[in-house]
Amino acid sequence: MENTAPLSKVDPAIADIIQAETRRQEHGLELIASENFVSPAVLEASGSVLTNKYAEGYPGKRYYGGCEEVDKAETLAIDRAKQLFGAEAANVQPHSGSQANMAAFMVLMKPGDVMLTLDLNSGGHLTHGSTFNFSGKTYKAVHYGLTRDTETIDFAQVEALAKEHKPRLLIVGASAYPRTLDFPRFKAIADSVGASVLVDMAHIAGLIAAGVHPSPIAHADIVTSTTHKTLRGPRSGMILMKEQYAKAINSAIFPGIQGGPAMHTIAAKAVAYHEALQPAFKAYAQQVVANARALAEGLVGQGLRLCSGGTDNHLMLVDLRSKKLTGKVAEEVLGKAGITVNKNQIPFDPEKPTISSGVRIGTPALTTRGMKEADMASVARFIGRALDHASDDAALSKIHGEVAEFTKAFPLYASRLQKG
Ligand code: DSN
Repeated sequence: MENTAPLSKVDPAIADIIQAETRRQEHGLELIASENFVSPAVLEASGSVLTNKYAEGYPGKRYYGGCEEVDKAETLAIDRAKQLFGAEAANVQPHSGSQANMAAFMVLMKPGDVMLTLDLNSGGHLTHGSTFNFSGKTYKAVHYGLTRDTETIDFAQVEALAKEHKPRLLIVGASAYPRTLDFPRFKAIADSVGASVLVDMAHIAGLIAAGVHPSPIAHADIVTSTTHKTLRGPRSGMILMKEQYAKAINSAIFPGIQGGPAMHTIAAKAVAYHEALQPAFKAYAQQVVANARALAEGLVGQGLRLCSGGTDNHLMLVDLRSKKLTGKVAEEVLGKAGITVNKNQIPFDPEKPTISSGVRIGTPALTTRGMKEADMASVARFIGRALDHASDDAALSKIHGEVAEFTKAFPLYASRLQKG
């Protein structure tokens, strides 16, 4: 018998949490650089009955019957991903960026091989060889970093480490790097020592799709990504590659790492790729970058220093030492004002990661809400005021009220909110 009871009746506890989170997203300023707000269409596909379907294998070659409809969804997702990024082949099954990277490593390296990657403390990613992660436990990671004067990638060091360690793989990609990545330069260094190149474009995938950041496709053997950051899709991963790697990558993902693919998420990825192929997405990505520049200017006007002096992309790293605050405290203070950011180490940070001297701030989510440069000036003022009243809870609560009022001009999921 069909069960039509709504979530609020079946499980009021979870329904209430979803309502509260919807309110938090609706009435706050979301500045976490890796977050975004998906469209209702992506949400609908994500929450569809495709979640019920087992489809181990790939379109046309499944281990289960009844896959004719999900085959079409996955084929659309693959074709759109290839078209969006100009890639020869795509695998849209990784459940996350971590699993996409794991598959790429399995194809490009053997356990114990050397990978050369950006240090986590310099803006790199956990899965790029951190000792706490499978990547650092399975492979030997050597890290490059930033120059002290420019706080940008130290290519002389990349070159020297490549010559010294002869890595099997050079990884290009970051989770907290505000500048354009010079893919041809990395590729030339990799070629000089016979290394393969993996670009993890997770943070900047949407900018690349829109042509707002140079594309890594011609300069990488394999490109991995998440789909939920600037690309504005569901929480998931993907792999783009030259055709020569497709068979090995497909086997590495299934049966190598994963079992059944999440077909509802794959359908939602197809929707997100479709949205990113539209002209409006190019305008969106351009606005993300314009907003980041405007916010950066505004924050400098609030007496804050930006690492590397600014931003070329969707994010900036703010050095909080002029305000005598740590990243940990600033994250909490801004939270009280309805502004969500994450603490982040700055280059050569004297503080440990759990404290840190900075915050990472990004514009993808607020840009999705329709905010423009003038709104970023307001956001910078909210941030500056909050940081200047770090120990004044009444002032922070007042700012929180003003933030909530400010967000009303940029409705997000208002129709999903229950009255009251
Ligand atoms: N956790 C993501 C970020 O915030 O950048 C990277 O995986």
